[in-house]
Amino acid sequence: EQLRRDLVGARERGELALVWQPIVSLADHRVTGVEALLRWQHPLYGDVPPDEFLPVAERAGLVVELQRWVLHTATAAAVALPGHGVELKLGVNVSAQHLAAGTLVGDVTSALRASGLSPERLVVEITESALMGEHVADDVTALRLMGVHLALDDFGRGSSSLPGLGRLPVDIIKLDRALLSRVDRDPYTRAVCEAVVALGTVLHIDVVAEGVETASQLGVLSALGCGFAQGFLLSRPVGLVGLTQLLDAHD
Ligand code: G
Ligand code: G
Ligand code: MN
Ligand code: NA
Repeated sequence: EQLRRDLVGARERGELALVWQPIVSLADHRVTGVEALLRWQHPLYGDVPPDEFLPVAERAGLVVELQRWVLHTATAAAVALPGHGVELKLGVNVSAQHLAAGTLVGDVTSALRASGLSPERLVVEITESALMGEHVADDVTALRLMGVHLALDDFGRGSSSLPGLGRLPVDIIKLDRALLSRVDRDPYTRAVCEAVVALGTVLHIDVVAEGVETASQLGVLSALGCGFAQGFLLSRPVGLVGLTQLLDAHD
């Protein structure tokens, strides 16, 4: 309840921030994208993780307002990145509630227009359960027609269906970090990841492994032909200064 009240003015008080986690191409180890992750710097409690305050925001009906802030702030930052940063894809997470509110297409359009970011550089990350919501198909189709990319987030966390992948309107799959934590130890998990990569090849869907923490996991992914990886091994989420340094080091 206290959190809910504090969250109401958090944006105006400048307590919201984005951190950025690079996504790396395994073929050439270049940074090809970044995922924007929302942070709330609470004046008393410090850094409140999104897993804690997004549910509060949902119950308080604040999600759409937060998402608009994320979309505008992230797209504006992405166009201002120096060096090869101007080519990076920008991943933004959207929640089921934002989809259900029916304003996602309008909010994305307005963020793209305000920032000047080209739609092809934006990746909207959606979980499978959010994609299954009512009326979502039209909005998702509209985004795809604009040229925006769609990523299926957290694939393999719930009851994801392999044969169902071909029917989903996505062009990127993000393998959940729970799979990654076992990929180098458990033959079944490795086979699942291998199958997703194979399906991705046939369906022209890029596969991004999330939560890569060890060189051993990265080695297995490379062997499986997975295209992209993200995780603490490659980089923790960093601020804009850190991201700029990281891109400079890669250029
Ligand atoms: O950044 P972190 O790993 O703590 O994120 C925890 C969860 O919060 C993840 O599931 C992530 O997708 C989600 N998340 C992070 N930023 C945003 C955001 O801007 N919007 C939404 N809807 N979810 C986010
Ligand atoms: O659900 P989503 O994929 O958007 O969640 C991204 C979240 O995963 C972020 O909160 C980020 O901080 C976290 N994360 C990113 N890389 C790693 C990692 O290597 N290990 C773990 N445990 N979490 C990670
Ligand atoms: Mn995500
Ligand atoms: Na994820």
